[in-house]
Amino acid sequence: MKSKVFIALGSNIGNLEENLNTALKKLAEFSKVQKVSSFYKTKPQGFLEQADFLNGVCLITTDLEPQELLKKLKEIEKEMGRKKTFKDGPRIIDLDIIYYDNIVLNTPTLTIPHPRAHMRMFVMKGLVEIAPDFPHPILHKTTQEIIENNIAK
Ligand code: PH2
Ligand code: MG
Ligand code: MG
Repeated sequence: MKSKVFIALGSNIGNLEENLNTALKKLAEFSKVQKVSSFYKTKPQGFLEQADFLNGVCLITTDLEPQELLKKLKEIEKEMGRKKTFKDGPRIIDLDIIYYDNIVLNTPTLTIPHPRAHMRMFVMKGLVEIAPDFPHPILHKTTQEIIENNIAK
């Protein structure tokens, strides 16, 4: 059985739309991209003194285990020229695992579900388009409910 994984995409350096599309193409080289949300412009959160982001969310199905998938995502980020800067700083591409089926995983390198995704409207906005009824594996709230309960800002 293949796993269902929701991935958040974000970019605020260079040609933002092209960056998200390039990342999707690279994801499709090793997984099946089942759904893609619209791309939407968002104000930076966390570190505010930087350019607006273009964000989106996709659903892939894959045979890769979470850690193997994380490695692939890091490879894509590197191939696309991402440089290490600082927490929440500007980036060409950011690919974050939001949900991986309904698993809960806590390791030093990977936490699933993404520990901040439910608090971030720039993630929930895309997720609600493609998965309004998917339950958060810890909160047991759907994307729709997370938004209605004003958990995401
Ligand atoms: N990513 C961050 C921090 N802040 N803000 C927006 N609008 N979009 C992002 O993708 C984003 C952010 C850390 O990954
Ligand atoms: Mg991120
Ligand atoms: Mg990241």
